[in-house]
Amino acid sequence: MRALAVPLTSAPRLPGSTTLPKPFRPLRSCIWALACAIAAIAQHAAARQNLLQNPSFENGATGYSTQYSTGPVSAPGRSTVGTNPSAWNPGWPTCTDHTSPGDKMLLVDGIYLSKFWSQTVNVQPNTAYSFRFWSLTLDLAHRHPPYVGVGFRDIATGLTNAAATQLTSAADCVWREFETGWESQSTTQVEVYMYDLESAPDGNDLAVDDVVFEPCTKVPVILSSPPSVVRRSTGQSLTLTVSATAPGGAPLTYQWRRNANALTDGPRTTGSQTSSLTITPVMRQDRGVYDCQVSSTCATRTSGPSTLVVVVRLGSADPHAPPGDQPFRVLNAFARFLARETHEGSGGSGRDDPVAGTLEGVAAPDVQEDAQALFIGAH
Ligand SMILES: [Ca+2]
Repeated sequence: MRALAVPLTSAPRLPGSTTLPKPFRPLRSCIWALACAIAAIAQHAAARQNLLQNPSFENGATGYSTQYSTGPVSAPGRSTVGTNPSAWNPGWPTCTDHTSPGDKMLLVDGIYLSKFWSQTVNVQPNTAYSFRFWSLTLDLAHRHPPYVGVGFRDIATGLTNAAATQLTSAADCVWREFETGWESQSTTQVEVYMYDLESAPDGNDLAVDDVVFEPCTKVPVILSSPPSVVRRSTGQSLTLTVSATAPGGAPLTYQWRRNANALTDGPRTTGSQTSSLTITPVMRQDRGVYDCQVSSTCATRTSGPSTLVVVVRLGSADPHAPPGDQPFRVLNAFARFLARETHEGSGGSGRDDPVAGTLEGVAAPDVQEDAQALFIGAH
């Protein structure tokens, strides 16, 4: 497998896209004859569920729509179905069909953003789907490799989700498979399409074969989530663990989030992309709602939320508090006051006052929450 996937945030959006593109995942390459034969058998088995018409292009340029024109020879914005790329464009390599030499493939002389392939498909609501295809780069000079976008447009609402991947720059006749996932939610009819996101006119040419759109058979199952509420004092260690599986033992990836923002590893954070997240030492700013997104190549499921309550240790200053965090300094002063009450028995009334009331007027709501945790911890 080659690392061809592009970062999520670098993928361009289609006009009208309503969500960020999802990452595409390269699956495998087909180099040896035996591997190709096995892939062909697997492809045939998968085709039983494939919702697409003419997915292997053996029926010619039919069963799909295109915004490209056609012609006897290649030109930007044209596509055709053929058995040999070099027969349509002498500048392209002589490559054979993905599964059987002599069979047909879709040949695309790329043009920016136009859809070179689309089909409208009836789908079941609330279902995860897999979209995948095999592809070749055709530009021998590999100047600007094809940057393939995939869109899923809800026919009823027009809302679109998108995914994107950049193909290899090597025109080596090695077919590579790419897969992404899509969740239908309330959609019952969707237009699935592919387009070229590479704006440079030289090099953005490709072949496509054996396109599949079918229900995802590798939907992750969350077996256990962390506790819904976790309490830690500052300086302690936190470990949150999720347990998940997928049918057939399909590989899974993990992404922990805090308040819906993806976490990355750092000096205090490890395992942010594994099944077990560790933060040590815990600081006040770690408070929040944690969850873990568990993904296969075509579906993502999220663990139950886990709220971390950070208890500030009584009497201890937090060296990591932002310099301008005045309410927190008030809280620390209150902590010191409580410590004096506890250890010196000054008889003041503060110890028995409702904490929120004590800080009324000077503390933001989150600091009052800290104070509540402090009060509980002090008694
Ligand atoms: Ca074919």
